[in-house]
Amino acid sequence: MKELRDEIEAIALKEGFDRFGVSSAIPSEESLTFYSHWLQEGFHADMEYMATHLPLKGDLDTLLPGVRSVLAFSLPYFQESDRPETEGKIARYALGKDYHKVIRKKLGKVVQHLEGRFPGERHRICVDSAPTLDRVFAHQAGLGWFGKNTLLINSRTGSYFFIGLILTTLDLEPSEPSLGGCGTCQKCIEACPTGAIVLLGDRWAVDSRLCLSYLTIEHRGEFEDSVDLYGWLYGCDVCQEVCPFNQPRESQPERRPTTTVEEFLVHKQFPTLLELAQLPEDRWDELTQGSPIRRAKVEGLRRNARRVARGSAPGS
Ligand code: B12
Ligand code: SF4
Ligand code: SF4
Repeated sequence: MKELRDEIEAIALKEGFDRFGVSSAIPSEESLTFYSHWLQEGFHADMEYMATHLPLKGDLDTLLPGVRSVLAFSLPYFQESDRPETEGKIARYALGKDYHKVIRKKLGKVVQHLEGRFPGERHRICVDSAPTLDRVFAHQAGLGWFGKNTLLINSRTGSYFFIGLILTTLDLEPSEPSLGGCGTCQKCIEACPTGAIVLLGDRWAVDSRLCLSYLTIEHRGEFEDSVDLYGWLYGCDVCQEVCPFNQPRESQPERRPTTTVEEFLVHKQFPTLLELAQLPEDRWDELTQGSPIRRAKVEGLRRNARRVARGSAPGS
């Protein structure tokens, strides 16, 4: 087992991941109960697939029959943005190439290795879009703990990382789950511009209906007149920016490491807000090829640009 772990780790580190761990294929009961509570409150807004996925979330067998273990990997994506804030802020995860494709390709190398070593076993890569509880498995695999902003935080490196999973029929010894917590800090709750981080029972949760990340990426159609995007054109990083675990200091220089993944570092310059507000479809198509920003569709991007340009004055 130690040998296999070392082999996987060597491939993962070479591909830019900074950690990997192993979880059993069963998510904790608490996480499933919390998830259905979150749905009951309507916190998923119009993301109907979140409700449809409920029965699948607890049963990975529907995704890979015979699944025994989950390998979880974290890929850092932090980088400074050189876009002037007055032209609309873009969340850091969306500056480079689409992480779904990037991670899938990288984890493909691990799967290739496993296939060579264990003929007859099966593996499936899941990146964000599959009906898996990515953070729950990553927590169980020891990659980080749940912050009040709901992000998975690693005490050493912070929260600016993606999670990629490989489901496998291999029965591997699980890692120790991560320990850690926010203590008395409430910085993200106080800083969230829309008050989207709220208590649900005894845990903090994000009400997507209020979250700027949801509104700018997932919401379809026009905004209510009262919606203020607080300068965010696509996604939102406020609850990560203020988090102490993302602030490097002399004693903790490894916090918030800048990504070394080339595909994230090479990115297109997005035009000004005024141009984006009336972006022709062919220009949008060319601009968003291979970018996660494509998800908002051309209407969504134009809408966001119009709303950021309007500022916080309803009706103007
Ligand atoms: C839906 C979704 C969103 C929604 C809802 C966000 C949310 N907080 O739920 C919206 C569109 C708002 C969103 C925004 C963002 N997202 Co998002 N999103 C997802 C997605 C697809 C599902 C998340 C989910 O299941 N939410 C449901 C709620 C109930 O989950 P939760 O609040 O985390 O609660 C869990 C824990 O509390 C735990 N739990 C409950 N009880 C107990 C008890 C114990 C003892 C323990 C240990 C645990 C536990 O279980 C719960 C259920 O999973 C995942 C990918 C995936 N397939 O998992 C990515 C994912 C969470 N997003 C991600 C990212 C990067 C973002 C953004 C940073 C993007 C941006 N810059 O704009 C923001 C962050 C906003 C925020 N503060 O969450 C990453 C997060 C990586 C990380 N380090 O945590 C993920 C994991 C994608 C990935 N594979 O990398 N996202
Ligand atoms: S992403 Fe922005 S709007 Fe959403 S919870 Fe975090 S700070 Fe609030
Ligand atoms: S800002 Fe503070 S409360 Fe919020 S996630 Fe970070 S440590 Fe936890």
